[in-house]
Amino acid sequence: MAKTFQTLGEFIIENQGDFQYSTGELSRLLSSIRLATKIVNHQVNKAGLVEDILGDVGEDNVQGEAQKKLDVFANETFIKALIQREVVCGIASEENEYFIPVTNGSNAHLSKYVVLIDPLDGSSNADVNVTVGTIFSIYRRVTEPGTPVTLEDFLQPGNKQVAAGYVVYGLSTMLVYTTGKGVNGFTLDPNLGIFYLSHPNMQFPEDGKIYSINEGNYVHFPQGVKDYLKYCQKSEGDRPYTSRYIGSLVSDFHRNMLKGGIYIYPSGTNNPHGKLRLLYECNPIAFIAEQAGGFASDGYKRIMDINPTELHQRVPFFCGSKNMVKDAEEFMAKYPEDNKNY
Ligand code: AHM
Ligand code: MG
Repeated sequence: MAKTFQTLGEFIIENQGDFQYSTGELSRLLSSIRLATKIVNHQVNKAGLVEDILGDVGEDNVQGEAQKKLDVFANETFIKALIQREVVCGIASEENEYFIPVTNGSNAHLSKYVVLIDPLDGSSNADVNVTVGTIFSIYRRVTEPGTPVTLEDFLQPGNKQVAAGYVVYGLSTMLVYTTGKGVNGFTLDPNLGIFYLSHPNMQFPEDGKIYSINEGNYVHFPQGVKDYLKYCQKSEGDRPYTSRYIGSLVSDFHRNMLKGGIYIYPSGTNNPHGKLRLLYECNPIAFIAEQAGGFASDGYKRIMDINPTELHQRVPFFCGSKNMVKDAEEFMAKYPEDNKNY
């Protein structure tokens, strides 16, 4: 039962008992993410005021994209908070080519958790004062605590996630997360610097009327996606659906979870594997979607059952209201050969 003015800190502690034999390690980890979020939020809120936080730093990240200064700041902030508080044994970030092992002096850290993070998603929106986000995913390491963390600890399917969440830096800043027991959303009171439980037990409507996709890429889409879009646009029953696309996954997903809708970033002739990263974007968002009663697919199968082969792997992403994703999958199933191409 949600209490009035329940803070995120209280909520984390009170729900620690969901995990048998809990030592409080996950709670400390979530608290470190909460702290880093507040620091990043403070900086995001000054975008436009402070000269040197907008624009490019002049370097490309591992994806070959221009790194924004806010990206770099957010990346450093999350990594520092996690390392200094000694709550993880390794971190992988969308902004870093390799994972970062966390050591305690010269020894491998005893913590059993690894974090994968997209520190500032949709950052090209920051220059124009449009919502950006942070996405994180937490796994238990598969190798022995106390030994050096390995790539294997990070390359786990989404169905092994212990927790996942996102932060949306919008009109207000919200942190939404799951530990596999439903989804809860917390809104930051900017004056007090405290997250309060504002959206307990979030639920994805089973059906929706919003579709979110970058239609500028239409000519490149697989035929199944083109057909599904025509279906969304057809005047029949509760259609046509409404098109809404911010170009910031966290915001598009957040809106669709509240109102009912589907987000699609498919493969395309210009993007053979789609754009979004399985480990930093798709898996955590998929975990939240499923925990709220929605679904996430690559067009053919469940996102969270994909066995990752690389840290920065990309996959097509169809995520949202369960019935909408199922409808989209039916259109995709008519062209099984497209499945082989990505
Ligand atoms: P980023 O991690 O480099 O910011 O890219 C991910 C973002 C998503 O937030 C968003 O949904 C998508 O890229 C938009 O891509 P596009 O501009 O191709 O529509
Ligand atoms: Mg991203």
